[in-house]
Parts: sequence; C-alpha cells; structure tokens
Amino acid sequence: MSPYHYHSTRFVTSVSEPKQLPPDTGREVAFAGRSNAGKSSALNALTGQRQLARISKTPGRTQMLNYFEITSNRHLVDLPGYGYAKVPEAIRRRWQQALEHYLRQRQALVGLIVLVDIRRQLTALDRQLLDWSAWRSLPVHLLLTKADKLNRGPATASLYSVRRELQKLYPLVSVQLFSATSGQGIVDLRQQLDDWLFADQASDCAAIDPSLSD
Ligand SMILES: Nc1nc2c(ncn2[C@@H]2O[C@H](COP(=O)(O)OP(=O)(O)O)[C@@H](O)[C@H]2O)c(=O)[nH]1
Ligand SMILES: [Mg+2]
Repeated sequence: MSPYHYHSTRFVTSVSEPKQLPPDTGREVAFAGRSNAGKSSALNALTGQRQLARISKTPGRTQMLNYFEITSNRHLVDLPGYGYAKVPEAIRRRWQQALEHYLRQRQALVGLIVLVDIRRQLTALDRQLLDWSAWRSLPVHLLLTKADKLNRGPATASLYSVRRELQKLYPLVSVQLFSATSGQGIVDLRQQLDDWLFADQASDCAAIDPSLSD
C-alpha cells in the first residue's frame, strides 16, 4: 500500500490562463485525455473522493486546469479534456496552445498521466501530448481506462498491442490497464505517482552517481 495520503487530496485552485498558474515550485503530475476518457473518475478513484473532480455528464466541460494538493508542494493537475466535437474551433485552438505551453514549460511537472478509453484508438492530440512530453524527456504513464468493459483476454491483448506500438517511438511511456469502476490498476497508478512525486532527491542522486551513496 502506498504510504502517501492521496485520500487527503484537496482542491486548491482553477486556472484558465497560463499567467494564473501557481508558482512553478515543488512537484506536480498532470492528468490528460480526451473528453469522456474517464479522467474525473480516475482522479476520484485514486483519491477515494467521489466528488473531487466533478464527473460531468456533459463531455468537454472542464475548460480549466484544476490544481489539487496531495500534501505540501505536491500537486495533481486535472488538464482540460480535449476532442469534444461541440467546442468551437477558436476555443479548441486556445486550449491546445495553453496545453502545449504548460507541458513544455512547467518545471514542477515531473510526469504526465494520459488516459485513453481501452475501446478507442489514440487520437491525434493524444499523440501530440506524447510528442511534447518526449521533446522535454517528460515521462508519461498511459492508462487504458474502462478496462472492465472488456473481458480479461481482449483487455490484455489491447495492453500489449498499445505497449508494442508506443515502445519504439516513446521509450519513456509506460502503459497499464485501469478501471475506476472495478478498482483495477489503482495500486499501480499510486505506485507510479509515488515514484514521480515522492522518490527522494538523495536516492535519485545515488542512482545517477554511485559514489554519492557512500
Ligand atoms: N464502465 C466504466 N465506465 C467508466 C469508467 N470510468 C468512467 N466511466 C464512465 O465514462 C463516462 C466519462 O467519465 P468521466 O470520468 O466524466 O470522464 P472525463 O470526461 O474524462 O472526466 C462517465 O459516464 C463515467 O461513468 C470505468 O472505469 N468503467
Ligand atoms: Mg472530467
């Protein structure tokens, strides 16, 4: 079990423009995915809070970055859902620019969780996120969501196929099955977040330079 208290996560602020972003300090992990991929459900399942990220019946409603604090200087960021057809082109373009700016510039950002419905293909914008992340060597962890919608065999086949497809182009991407409904994969997601957010600086240094571990 994760020793960190995701259950104490609380909402901090909503940001609609880059200039409103909190100070670029500490560490944060962002959650991204097309509308309806299951992002709010995943955040709620992770934190054990039913209403943390409001599960909207209207896809594409979340048009802001929402900041949640796990503990001092450790944040989760809910990025705007993308790909919702009814959003006007001009607004869509603005979101995309804000997302790109955030993903490429944000120093506190130590990892990106990308959510994709296991029954769907990766979209162009999903791949764009992978490209922006690769550009700055930001690790990405991909959740194949709603895994409960498939039987075990097809779900595993899908996992291997996505892994195989991404491995060549994106060596910093890992992939897992996830279901907010059944709870499948929540432990693995917490483990990934622990690694990114709470792995301590001293052991990071030791891993890079063995002489420092003496
Ligand atoms: N079966 C199943 N449905 C899910 C799961 N996660 C989300 N959903 C459903 O998918 C829809 C979109 O979920 P939501 O979390 O609002 O997606 P978001 O737009 O990415 O935040 C809702 O109807 C959820 O109930 C899951 O793990 N299993
Ligand atoms: Mg949502």
